[in-house]
Amino acid sequence: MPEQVENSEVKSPTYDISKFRLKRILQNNSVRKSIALLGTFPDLSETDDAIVVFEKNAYQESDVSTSKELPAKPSYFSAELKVDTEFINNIYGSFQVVPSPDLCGVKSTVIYPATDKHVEKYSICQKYLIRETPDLYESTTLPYINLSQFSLEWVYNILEHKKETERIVFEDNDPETGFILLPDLKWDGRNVENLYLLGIVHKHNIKSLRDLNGSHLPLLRNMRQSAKDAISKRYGLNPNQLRMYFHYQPSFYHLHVHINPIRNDAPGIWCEKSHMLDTVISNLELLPDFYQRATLPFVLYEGNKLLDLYEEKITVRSVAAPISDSKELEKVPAVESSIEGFSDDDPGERECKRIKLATPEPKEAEVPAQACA
Ligand code: M7G
Repeated sequence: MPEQVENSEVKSPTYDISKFRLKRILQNNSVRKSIALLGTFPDLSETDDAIVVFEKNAYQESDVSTSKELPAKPSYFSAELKVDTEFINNIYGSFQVVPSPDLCGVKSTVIYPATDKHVEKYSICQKYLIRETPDLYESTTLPYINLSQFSLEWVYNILEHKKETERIVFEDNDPETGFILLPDLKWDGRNVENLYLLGIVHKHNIKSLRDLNGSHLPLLRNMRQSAKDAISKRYGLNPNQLRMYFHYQPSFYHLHVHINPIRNDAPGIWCEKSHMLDTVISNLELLPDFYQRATLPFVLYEGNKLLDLYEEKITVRSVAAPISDSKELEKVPAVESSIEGFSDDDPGERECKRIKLATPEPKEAEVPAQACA
């Protein structure tokens, strides 16, 4: 087990990110400019897995300032800029530039020790859409959530003011309608352009959207208004430029709302996962038990045990052969056919397509490539 240190009231493992040893790359997203890595911290344990996620920071407008501000702020346009010319052809020039180290920060997230569920969450996988009826929720999803879910320790640490206290942007401590607003783990906290906040409700036992009913309207309306006011006051953002939404299914089953600016395509805003707070409020105003009666679609990843449980009840990975009145096809028995690339018979092969580590173990003396904006 990792070394533990006393840090206020909660113990957290200590690790040195530079001592991370890579086992394999879980995901390399060239659009988000992020990479998720699986490995270990051999200094602490040879067996406990660690996940390290690097994501290049978005540009801050001050990074490209050319005014001579005092005190001087780091800018791309300074004598420190190293310029490597690729070519200049007529009016077009192509370069690789390396700015000052102050501008080379990479947002890094570490999960240690990481469980199999974390590895699954950060891996590239086949995905399937499940149409979850209320019956399927009760019979399949709910028992699974009750048995297997990520620990909510970090959420309770925030609500009980044991961790991230200094990061709180706003708090309403009413036990029924109150919540804490603070930066999401995904936000570097530097650039308002990609602001990402979480509103975590004080009230326990609201696992997700599914549990919401008309009695929660005062809580939801309060979150909508108070969060907008607080964000406008702290960050100067127009409340009408904010996206507020729930995830379904969430990773953490204690109700929380995600908030980010609509002009930024934050991770996880896809329509198959997000439910706008405004729409949720409106649905509950129209029908207080909307979320107990609705069929809610959600995405399951290959490797998630819930997918196997669903496969026992409904057809997910394979699809029925198309119905045709052609004589030729009538001779063929009605079988379940696999869509190429989306189904494997061998459960072993159903494993996520993970990118295998292609690089040899780095030698001690090797300096890692400089990661820059
Ligand atoms: P979700 O919808 O349950 O899961 O959101 P997903 O979006 O990860 O699929 C949980 C949110 O909580 C995510 O946006 C996480 O980045 C964020 N989060 C997770 N952890 C462990 C922490 C944490 O320790 N502190 C803070 N501030 N945010 C976290």
